[in-house]
Amino acid sequence: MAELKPVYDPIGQHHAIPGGLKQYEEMYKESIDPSTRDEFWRKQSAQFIDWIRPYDRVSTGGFAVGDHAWFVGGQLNVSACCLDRHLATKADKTAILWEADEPGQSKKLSYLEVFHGTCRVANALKLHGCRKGDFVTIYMPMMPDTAMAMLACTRIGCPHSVVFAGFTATSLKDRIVDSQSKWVCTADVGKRGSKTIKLKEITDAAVNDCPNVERVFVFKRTGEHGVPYHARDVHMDLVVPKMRPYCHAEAMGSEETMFTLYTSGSTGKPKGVAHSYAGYLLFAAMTTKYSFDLRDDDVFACVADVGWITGHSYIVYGPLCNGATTVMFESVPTYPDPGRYWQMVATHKISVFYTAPTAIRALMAYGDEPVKKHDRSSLRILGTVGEPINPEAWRWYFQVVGDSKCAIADTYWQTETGGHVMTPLPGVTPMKPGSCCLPFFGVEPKVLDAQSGQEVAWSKGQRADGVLALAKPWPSACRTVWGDHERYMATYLDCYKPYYFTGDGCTKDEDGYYWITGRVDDVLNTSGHRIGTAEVESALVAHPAVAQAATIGYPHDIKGQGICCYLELTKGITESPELLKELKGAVRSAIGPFATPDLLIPVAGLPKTRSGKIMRRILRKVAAAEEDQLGDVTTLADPSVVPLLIAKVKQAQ
Ligand code: 6R9
Repeated sequence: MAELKPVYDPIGQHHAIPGGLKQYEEMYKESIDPSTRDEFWRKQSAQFIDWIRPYDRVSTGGFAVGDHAWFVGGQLNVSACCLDRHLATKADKTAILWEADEPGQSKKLSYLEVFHGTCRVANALKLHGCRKGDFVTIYMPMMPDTAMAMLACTRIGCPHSVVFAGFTATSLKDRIVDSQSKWVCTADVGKRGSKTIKLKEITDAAVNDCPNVERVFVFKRTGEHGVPYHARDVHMDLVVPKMRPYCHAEAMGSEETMFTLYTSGSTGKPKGVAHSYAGYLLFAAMTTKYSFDLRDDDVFACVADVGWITGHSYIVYGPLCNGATTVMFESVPTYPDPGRYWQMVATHKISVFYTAPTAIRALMAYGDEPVKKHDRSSLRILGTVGEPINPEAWRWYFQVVGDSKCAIADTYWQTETGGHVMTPLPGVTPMKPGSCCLPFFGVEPKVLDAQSGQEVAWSKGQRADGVLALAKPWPSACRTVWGDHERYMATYLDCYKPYYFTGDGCTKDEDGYYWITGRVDDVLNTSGHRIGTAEVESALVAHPAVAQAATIGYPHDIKGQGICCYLELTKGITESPELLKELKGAVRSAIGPFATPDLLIPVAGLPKTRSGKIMRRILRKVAAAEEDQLGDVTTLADPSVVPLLIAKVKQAQ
């Protein structure tokens, strides 16, 4: 573990929490104490939400059966909270600052322009028959229209399901079918690092297998890709300008579904994690404000993709609900060169910059020069998210990127949590490199013993190791798995009753700081992407050459975790470089390029227990070159597979 001595924050006072750690502790207590919590959340919601109808109860229900609900009886409209309410004072302020793939092609849209654009898109959706309550799948690149499509959905009360534009046609189809979307938004193409991704073509391939889809709304990114249009397609570049720039904002119940986002778990197909309007919006907005000490003149750049939860909460809803200027970055950190982020920081005077450890590690490999040649004096806060950040990368981010003058916000959270559940607060929480520090308001972490489920005893000066659970619902705790509440209960709430189980390992250190040690389930985290081992394995065994596959994560310098697949080939098939290439391709085309295995290792036999269960623990240790720590192998049906395995892995690495 890294150093335990806190690094004190160099940026000075937090605007909203000027009383520092003492004030945080008071506010935190207020947010969870049963006698004060309702009042705490009442005050917070009044700051961020314009209620159309006031709520009757702050919160009801709980994790016992997953009926937790917030601001019950209230009505609001998310797009109105993000746009309309700023028009009186901020109509001309830049809402979305778009940094296109090619440097120098940025575009600014004011709050009034985003409001008008959102209303027009909403009216176009309605014109073609889309109605309140209908699901809309959004498969779009990083362009302002994508944010406006999301906001348009919330305006007319349609839950959206954004599918990351790196997914394949099959993955897109599965998600359209699962959410029963009749409406799909896409673009002609996407641009990333000078490459063109033919989104309309991929969407067509997906939608051809989805008879329920009535319309595909096609936004124009470049217009250069002349794909054939079908009767079901709507040319948004022709229709949108004809629409009225005002659209009624539907009054939506606090607890109605605002969106689903598909995420990988340890088993089965990705789940549609469902969030509801009021709780989600409040928490996204509050965390944006407090975790980044957001100020009115900030230029806020979260360089994630809107296809992931980070983009939902910290590109679109959190910043816009706060009336901030949010940057949408279309490109990749190394295009046209590894100074791209910092050149963008200099050009737009970005003050809050939020990225993932994998990007930091990849850029570190190019040295300090690409950073130092750009002016970064506008930076105040540097955020990270997606996986544990190793202290070395933390220090480089802090010292080189931030010139030791910026606060680092290591924000720990998940698709399911909607917003940050643990994070230091800039100017408030002394930072420790590699620790996500302390819980956010309303969040009660518990370190549990994985076997017994009992809380691990902790007191100051002691350490507690275990798995991380969260005791009570916070406003944006996900509400269900779309269409499968049983699966929701089984995945999150039945494991360590009556708590929510995160799936992560955790240490609480001597000072009460939390350190996330990574997933304890069969979920991989590679370059910040969550991938279920079962998804990779099912893509592999779908190939006739593969009899069985076992996938595990292993330590990888840049990606955090690399994907390693052990394969038992079908009898009569011999391994060859061509076959392995083909199998990699099979995973790429089943899930997406980001899921491409790093290592494919054909083995004579997988280590199995007598009951036939694959012992992944052994596979993990071997891939991590920790074969001296294999532990007990006597329960294996055939222990002789182990030395063969070790020899094979050494050869592959
Ligand atoms: C927001 C997001 C969630 C998983 C989570 C954990 C890992 C995210 C982290 C972190 C350590 C951090 N994770 N942030 N681990 N420190 N600051 O990434 O959502 O894609 O659902 O992934 O990512 O393992 O359980 P999601």
